[in-house]
Amino acid sequence: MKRNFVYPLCVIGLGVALLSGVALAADAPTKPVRPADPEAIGQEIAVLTQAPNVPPSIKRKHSAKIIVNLEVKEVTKRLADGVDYTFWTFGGDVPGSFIRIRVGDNVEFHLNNAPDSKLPHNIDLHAVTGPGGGATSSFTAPGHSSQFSFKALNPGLFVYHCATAPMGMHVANGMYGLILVEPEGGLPPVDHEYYVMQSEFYTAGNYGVEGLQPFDMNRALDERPAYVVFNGAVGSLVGDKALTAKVGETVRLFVGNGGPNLTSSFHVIGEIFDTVYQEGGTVPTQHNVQTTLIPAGGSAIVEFKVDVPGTFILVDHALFRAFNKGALGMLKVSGPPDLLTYSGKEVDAIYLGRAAEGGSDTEKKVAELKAQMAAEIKGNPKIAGLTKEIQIEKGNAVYMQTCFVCHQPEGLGVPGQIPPLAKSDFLMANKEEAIRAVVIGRNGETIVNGKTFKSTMIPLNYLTDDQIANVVTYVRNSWGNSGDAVSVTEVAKIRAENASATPAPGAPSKFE
Ligand code: HEC
Ligand SMILES: [Cu+2]
Repeated sequence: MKRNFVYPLCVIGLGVALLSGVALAADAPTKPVRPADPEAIGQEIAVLTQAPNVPPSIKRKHSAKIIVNLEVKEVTKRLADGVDYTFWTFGGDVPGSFIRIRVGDNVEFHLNNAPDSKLPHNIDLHAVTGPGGGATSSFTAPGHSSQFSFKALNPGLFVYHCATAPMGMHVANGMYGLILVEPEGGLPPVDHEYYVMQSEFYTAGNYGVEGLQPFDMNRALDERPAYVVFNGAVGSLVGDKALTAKVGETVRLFVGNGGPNLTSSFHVIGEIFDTVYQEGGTVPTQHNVQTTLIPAGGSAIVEFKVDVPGTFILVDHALFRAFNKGALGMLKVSGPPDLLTYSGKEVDAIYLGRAAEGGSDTEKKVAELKAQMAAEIKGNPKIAGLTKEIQIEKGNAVYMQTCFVCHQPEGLGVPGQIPPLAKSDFLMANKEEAIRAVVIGRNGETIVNGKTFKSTMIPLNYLTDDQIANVVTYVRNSWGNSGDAVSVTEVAKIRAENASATPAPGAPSKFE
């Protein structure tokens, strides 16, 4: 696709010229007449979605006339906590609305520039074969609407962006998005499709400096962004905005890079891309890929099956961008663990390192003595008993803050609703189940002392391993109950087995 880019050097001047041209042309019969497309059957209005959502796949077996209505809006909103930015957008959000069509479709494109915009804008769709990818026909002043049409000759995942001068600045302010031109027969079915687009922001203030931040041209020229983000803001795919899937499902990410300057080293921590359609083309170019390069103004399609539960972190593997500039998202996978594929932490043993090899006699001696002391304490029922007493005391405090509202201060529960803990055969028979109740919650059916309870206990996994060990020790040693103590290690093991109840290893917990 060869293009002749003709960009207005004087935006306002040309805008006025174009506008008056349009006004004159309104009654002149010189408008080019476009022949009807003999292939296109029927007419549809394109469904546009905001990231991370993707419009439904196309079931049509033929091409059609598709009407796209895209509105340019200049909006001020959050770039990071406490940081605002005036974004120039396609559709009100960054990245711009996802457009999904089929190869051969005949697209009637309407670019509408909101009346309260301050600037004219246009659109260059990389899916268009024609000068400027549509830019030369879509220069649109505030409060105006441009129309042009194109036939989608090539399938693939394409970037679109504003191409109004100064072009770098329009793109740096958020003017890009993705258009998917599905091949004949479509893409293979998957369980989830998501839209993720990376880009940079060149704010005057450094990362995290609060307030409304203006664009900084010098930073942009030096390619030194303060922010590198997915989907237009720090944290837009984090916490309750994370992408989701269940164990065993397949996920397809349509990943774009708006740039304007940096190339993305796109990676999902703890996943391997089963298939990559490199550079957004239609041929699966690789299988079993760890990190795929996405050029500025380019894209990639990645597909993978999720096999184990947990939080998987999406990053630009140029890591300071991920952990210091915002290029970090999350995919939360729920479901049962697959311990063969991933065990969780199995052993946390004392490692003496150099000391063990006699590198330092003193170090070695001290380590040995400490180990002896620990063994002594464990083996001495009196000291072990004392530590249990301490646990029970501490556990009482946790119980009176967390559990007593339901299980009642004397552990008697509520008949028919909340099972008793006092003299509960269930609790005493199975220490692990008791820990599990606190870490992952309980629902379904619980039989305590021959009575069936069918209610729900919510997970209380915000409690620390220490607190859980202490409170379960407390309930197993109160109101006539008597059992052995619960250790922090036992709690940690159950938490690890239920990885979805807890951040993935290495996940920065401040994002939870
Ligand atoms: C919001 C109410 C609620 C809170 C708070 C709560 N539980 Fe429960 N708990 C329940 C319900 C309801 C069940 C029964 C669930 C079912 O029917 O499957 C239950 C079941 C249990 C069981 C297994 C049944 C039994 O009686 O032996 C244990 C053990 C338990 N909870 C311990 C705790 C501990 C320890 C805490 C505090 C850390 C706690 N619960 C906090 C409501 C609660
Ligand atoms: Cu623009």
